[in-house]
Amino acid sequence: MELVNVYESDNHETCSKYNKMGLNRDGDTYANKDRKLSYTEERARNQRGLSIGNKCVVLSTVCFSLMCIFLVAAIVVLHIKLTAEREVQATHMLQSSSRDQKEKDLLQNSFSSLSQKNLELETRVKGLTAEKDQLQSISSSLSQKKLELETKVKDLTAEKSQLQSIFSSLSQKKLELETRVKDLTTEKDQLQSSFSSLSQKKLELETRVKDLTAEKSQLQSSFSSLNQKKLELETRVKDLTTEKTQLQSNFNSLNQKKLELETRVNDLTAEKSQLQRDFNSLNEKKLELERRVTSLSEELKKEASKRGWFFVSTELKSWSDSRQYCRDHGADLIIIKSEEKQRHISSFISESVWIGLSDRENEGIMKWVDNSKLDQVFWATGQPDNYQGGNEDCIELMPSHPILENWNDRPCFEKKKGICEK
Ligand SMILES: [Ca+2]
Ligand SMILES: [Ca+2]
Repeated sequence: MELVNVYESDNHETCSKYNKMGLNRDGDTYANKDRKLSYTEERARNQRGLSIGNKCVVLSTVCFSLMCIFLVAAIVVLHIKLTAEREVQATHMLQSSSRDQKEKDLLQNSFSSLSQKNLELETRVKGLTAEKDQLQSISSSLSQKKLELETKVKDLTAEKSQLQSIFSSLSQKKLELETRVKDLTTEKDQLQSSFSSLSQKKLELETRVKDLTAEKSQLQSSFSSLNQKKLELETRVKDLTTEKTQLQSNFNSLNQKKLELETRVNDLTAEKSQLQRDFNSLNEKKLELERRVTSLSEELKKEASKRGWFFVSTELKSWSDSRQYCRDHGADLIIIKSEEKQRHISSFISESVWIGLSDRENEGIMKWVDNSKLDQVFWATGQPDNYQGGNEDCIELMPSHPILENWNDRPCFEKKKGICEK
């Protein structure tokens, strides 16, 4: 019993040691390897560790089997020894049967128990043998799998190398693409700035187009109006051409008439010379008559001075204010009741003046300022006409008219000089 336990414990310890050694070796292997190994390599190494573990299991099974054989041999030896002892004891028992009968029974029991254990161990050995065969088949399958995995590891290693090269090429391409992206970003910025400047130019051009469109519309309207004017002018030119033709014919006829008139002018010039000579002689007579008139006027003035004193106011006033002016100077507006006085006054008056005659009190009934009636009149032609809406009530003397026909009725508010008589 103790030996069996010892072998079993030794066997387990040995297996666990081998397993630990395999795991530790795996661990050391993992520790010593570069951490950058791929997952596939790690997996292959794990598989290698497992195959070593399987070898250890097989080895431990063989050892266990050998121990079982040693155990069986020991049991046989023990059995022989016990048999011998029993024979000795039987001898002794024969010698002292009563005393050894108990020991015989005890040994018999031990033998029975050992036989029982022997049977159990044999059964155990058979089970372990079957288990060993099973483990051997498992080991074979595992070896097969190991070969397959090694092949796969090789394939994966080759694939890894290929992937590594692809990764390198992709990294290179990535760098190239990054450079390309930078270039494209720079190009994009340049295009963005170009786009902004082009947009600005587009807006300016649109504004310019609007201005030009407005200008074009204005020019079109101007062109239309000018075209209209041109048509009008063309019509006018046609009319003027027609008129010119008409005038040309008129000019020709007038030129003819001019020649005739020149002939007539020559005749008239001769006649005019004759008339000029007659005029000169008449002018001589006129001057002589004027001298005569002047001498007579002087005589009349002297005569008038003998009869009264006249003077003309210095300011332009209404009829009433002119009369007041005369009164302020001790006189009144003049009263004319004779042809001689009319002639005398008209001879030294150079502009229209108020005289002392009006119909202010009763329309149509003329009275002098001394309330005397009007007997002798020197009205201008068509006067008095009470013109201006029937408001002409005061009388003026107009030296520009004939001497004996120079009275006129005018509105009294008109401002004129007045001729006063003292
Ligand atoms: Ca009147
Ligand atoms: Ca009048």
